Amino acid sequence: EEIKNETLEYCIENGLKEKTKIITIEKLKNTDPLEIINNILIPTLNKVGDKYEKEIIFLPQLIQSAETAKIVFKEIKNKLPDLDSSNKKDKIILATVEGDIHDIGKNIVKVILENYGYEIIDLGKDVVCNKIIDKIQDSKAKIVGLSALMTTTLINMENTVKEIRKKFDDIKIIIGGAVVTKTFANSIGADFYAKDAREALKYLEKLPL
Ligand code: B1M
Repeated sequence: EEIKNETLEYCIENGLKEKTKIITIEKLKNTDPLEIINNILIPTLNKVGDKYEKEIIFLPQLIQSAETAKIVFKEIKNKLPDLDSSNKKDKIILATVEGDIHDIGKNIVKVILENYGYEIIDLGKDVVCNKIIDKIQDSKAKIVGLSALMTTTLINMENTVKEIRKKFDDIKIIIGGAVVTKTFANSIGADFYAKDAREALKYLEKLPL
């Protein structure tokens, strides 16, 4: 049986929302927000995902953990400094592809990029391809970021990239999410595979736009 020591990991895993909020606020006083995301939030969600896959826990617990993870994230967002809006960089459209409702990763990418001055147009999750096409048209954004977390939605990511390529010839497409790989990105003609938010940022900072 698991020893009940109430670390942030334990609280996220077990859906203890109030405690999660308190511990996160406390931790943020002396820990870098990105460190909390990379060293606690993501590994814990991976662990929970593994337990779900092995049927040690079930969907309601998975949902509770995800909702608790969002509380951590909300506190982190509150803590990040407001950016200087005079220094706006490029517009980036972000979306989780059709059929996929996982958006924690996309939201992390969003907050990090916003923090570095990018203007994010967040279309949300389960976003059909046409909505993305329309948004490219009316926003004149030159960068699109797509997220997919399931093997079953990779096909929608591929179709979205293909449709964008058919209609526009000057769009940079970044893709990411747990099931995405560099090989997959190359095979569908995306410009860049980002393992995490930091990699997406590194790529963007090098673009000559
Ligand atoms: Co679900 N889920 N889930 N889930 N879930 C997975 C993805 C799964 C791997 C779990 C498992 O079985 N091990 C599995 C998919 C299996 C597969 O296809 N291989 C799965 C499943 C099956 C499902 C359901 C079908 C379950 C069901 O209903 N029976 C269902 C899906 C419904 C649907 O989408 N149509 C479902 C539902 C859910 C919840 C709602 C409970 C919840 C999501 C809540 C939410 O997002 N609002 C949830 C969660 C939390 C997970 C796991 C546990 C964690 C995902 C996560 O948030 N990770 C996940 C298991 C896992 O991934 N280990 C799992 C943390 C997040 C920060 O990481 O999103 O990878 P990630 O983002 C990273 C990088 O990938 C990258 O940067 C981020 C920061 O480092 N990145 C980008 C991501 N997008 C990027 C875009 C970029 C650049 C980088 O540029 C644009």
